[in-house]
Amino acid sequence: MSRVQSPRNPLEALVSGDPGALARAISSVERRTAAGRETLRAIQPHLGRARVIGVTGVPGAGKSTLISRYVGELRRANRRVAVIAVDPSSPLSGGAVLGDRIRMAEHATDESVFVRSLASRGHGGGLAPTTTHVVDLMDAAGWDRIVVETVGAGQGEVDIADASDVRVVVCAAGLGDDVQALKAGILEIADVLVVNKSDLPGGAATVNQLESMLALRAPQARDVSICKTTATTGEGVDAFAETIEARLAAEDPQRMHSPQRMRKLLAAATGNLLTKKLRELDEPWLMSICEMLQHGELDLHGAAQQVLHSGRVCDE
Ligand SMILES: Nc1nc2c(ncn2[C@@H]2O[C@H](COP(=O)(O)OP(=O)(O)OP(=O)(O)O)[C@@H](O)[C@H]2O)c(=O)[nH]1
Ligand SMILES: [Mg+2]
Repeated sequence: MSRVQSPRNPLEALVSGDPGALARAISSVERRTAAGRETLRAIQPHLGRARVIGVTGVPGAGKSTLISRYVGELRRANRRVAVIAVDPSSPLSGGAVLGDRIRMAEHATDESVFVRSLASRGHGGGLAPTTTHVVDLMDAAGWDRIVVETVGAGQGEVDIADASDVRVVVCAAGLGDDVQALKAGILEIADVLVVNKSDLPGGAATVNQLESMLALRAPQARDVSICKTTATTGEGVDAFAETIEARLAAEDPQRMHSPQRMRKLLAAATGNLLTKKLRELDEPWLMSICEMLQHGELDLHGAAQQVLHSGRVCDE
């Protein structure tokens, strides 16, 4: 996408793909300003092109290193790539934002790569509260692959499952007993399991362990792909990228996007408790509100009000 010389207004600059306009829009959304909220309303008709790849896994598994390599693969395929690192610091890797910047440094001069760190502090989940909004801004600005890195921890895993088109769980070779820990929840959300650091001893054994664990699941369980990578050298990352593209291609975009929009609406309207209740409501009615949202006839707040005051939520 070419850069616009003199955009007339910030929204125009944003949807024309100007990285500076995107950075400013993200900041105003993070600060929860009225302008930020207005931007989120105005971009609704521009949403739906981007695909979101959620990458989670224990601290130090090599998520950022893998993502940096993966970004290289996506760039070779001419994709515009945005990366969101949520709270990218961990006691194990001493990670921190600086470390992630260094790992992404090879893309620093590439205008088609946009990297942003978000803090999740003060919030129970692994995802920062504004993450889905930031994803929307990147989508509207024409970044067509958005990679979200989180440290898999409790509630955050559920968040990322909701916000992503493909869910990747990274673990390190030679997990040993940690494989058992993976059982608790993470396999339920993974589309792609990555055994990284396969240059270290135990790579093949870890893959075997994961494969037999997957084989024990019920026949109707989610189909999970396993990839083996060495992120530091890039080995296996091309196959990993292909696996994700195949997953994305297998999804029906229409089927994907409406439920995603609905989930956002539900979350904004009600918080976790009421969200559970709303899921039992009739879908056509919710979909009609989602459509108004999509066409910019309602903003998220207005749509949430409509849901809450419909009499359908508190009628039991
Ligand atoms: N031997 C080996 N080391 C790796 C590999 N991938 C990553 N590392 C190293 O593992 C450490 C952690 O890598 P990161 O990419 O920061 O891991 P992360 O999962 O993003 O860590 P947090 O964001 O802090 O949770 C770094 O020192 C990397 O160089 C690999 O394939 N093999
Ligand atoms: Mg990281």
